[in-house]
Amino acid sequence: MKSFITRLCVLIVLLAAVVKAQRPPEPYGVIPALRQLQWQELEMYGLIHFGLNTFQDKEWGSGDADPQLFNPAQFDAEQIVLAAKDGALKGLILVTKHHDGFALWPTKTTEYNITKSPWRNGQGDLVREFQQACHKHGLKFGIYCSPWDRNNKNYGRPEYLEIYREQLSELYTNYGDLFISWHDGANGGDGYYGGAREKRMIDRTTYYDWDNTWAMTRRMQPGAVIFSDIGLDVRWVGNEKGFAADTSWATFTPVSPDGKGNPAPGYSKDEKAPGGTRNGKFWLPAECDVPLRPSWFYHAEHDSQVRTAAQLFDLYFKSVGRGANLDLGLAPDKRGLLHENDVKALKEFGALVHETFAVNLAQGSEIKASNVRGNNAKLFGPAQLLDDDRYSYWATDDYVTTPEVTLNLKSAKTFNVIRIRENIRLGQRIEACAIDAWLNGDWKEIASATSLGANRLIRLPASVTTGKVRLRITNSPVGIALGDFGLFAEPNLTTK
Ligand code: FUL
Repeated sequence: MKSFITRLCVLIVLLAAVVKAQRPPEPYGVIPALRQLQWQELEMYGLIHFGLNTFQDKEWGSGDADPQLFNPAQFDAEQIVLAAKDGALKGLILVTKHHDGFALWPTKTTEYNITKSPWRNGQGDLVREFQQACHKHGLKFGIYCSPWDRNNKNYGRPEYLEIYREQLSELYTNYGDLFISWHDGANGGDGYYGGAREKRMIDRTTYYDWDNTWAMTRRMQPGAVIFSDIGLDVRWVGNEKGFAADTSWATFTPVSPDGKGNPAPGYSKDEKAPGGTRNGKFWLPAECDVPLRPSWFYHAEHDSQVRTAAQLFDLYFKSVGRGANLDLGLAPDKRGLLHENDVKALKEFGALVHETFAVNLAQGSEIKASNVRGNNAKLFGPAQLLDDDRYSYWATDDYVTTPEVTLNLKSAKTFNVIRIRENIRLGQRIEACAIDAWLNGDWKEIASATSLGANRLIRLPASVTTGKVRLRITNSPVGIALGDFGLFAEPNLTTK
């Protein structure tokens, strides 16, 4: 009798294990919200700086420039949007109001706005024109509205906060679904401030009362991610050079003013931002912002200093290839157009991206895994790595944390880029992996990587030609959930 009960118990335990293994793995740590997943899939977008600064050759206007200066006679939002699209950008953020306080839409909150300019005889709405051009050409649209306002007489007082919120409210109400609400943290003190011309510093930890502003963002634009230097959905990478750390985690525990991780834009100069925090408190992937030219606004003297396609592609690998997104600054000129040199660089860069990733050379291979969760190949088999769905995935049993997968490419293939993606719906699980190629009758390690996450690109120092490739997960705290594996050939000229 006793042995019957023991056997029954063993059977039940085994059955429970089998049933459990048929279920998806438990998520690991914090996981992304839907809006963060959608943001992640964009990979790249642009950040447009255009306004009174453009006409004064300035980066930071002090808020006293005459709106009459703003008259971009040839302004064409479609020219700019189409150039961005050629550059493989999937969205545009417009700086609707920079620190000088000049609003590019007919706001009711301040006289210092576009209706006071000669452009379109004071009837124009630049935010609307950008939004419409973006949506017409399939790009997402987002806004940056500077909290620091060097024109507003109330800046620094509680009244200004109401004005700022009203500005956001207008932008959230009248320009469709936004993909991002971008909050800059700069405050340099000096300003015009309605004629006071003085220095006004604010306490960044309390003045803006971000919790309530962001509650409003959530209510009015639930699909928009909130960017600030340490939160809420996307973190600033900590530099304006366009790259994340080589090991960069999507999770982050920011050092924050209140010591609890509550963000206050402009406050944090967290040196950990480029790399994030392994097993961090929040899902907060990095955004790498960098201007296409040496600075954010247009200056004719920079016409010959536009980043080249090869330089941009290098940044692509160091941002998008490290699980971050690339936010590329675009600066229309006084005509209201993107300069020819910028258009050319974007076009060449976009072509490189498309050409490199057009064909996944791993597709069609015969693929074998050392372990498949619950032996359920249909749900969790390695073939999921090669479909076009980054969320269908190869999973292992919970206790299998260092599995491997072998791809027989069927014929010799030449590649120099490897792409690996986890199914981040289940968190960032894997610590490290290595890739081997079958060369001269033996496996040879050709690359290794850490922090895989949403998108890990490995650019090999030289092309590899082989008929067999092996991916080894070398370190993971839990069973894995890997979404994609790809091999690509980057055209030779760009590696120089
Ligand atoms: C900074 C600003 O001060 C710059 O002018 C620019 O807008 C950049 C994107 O963010 O903090």
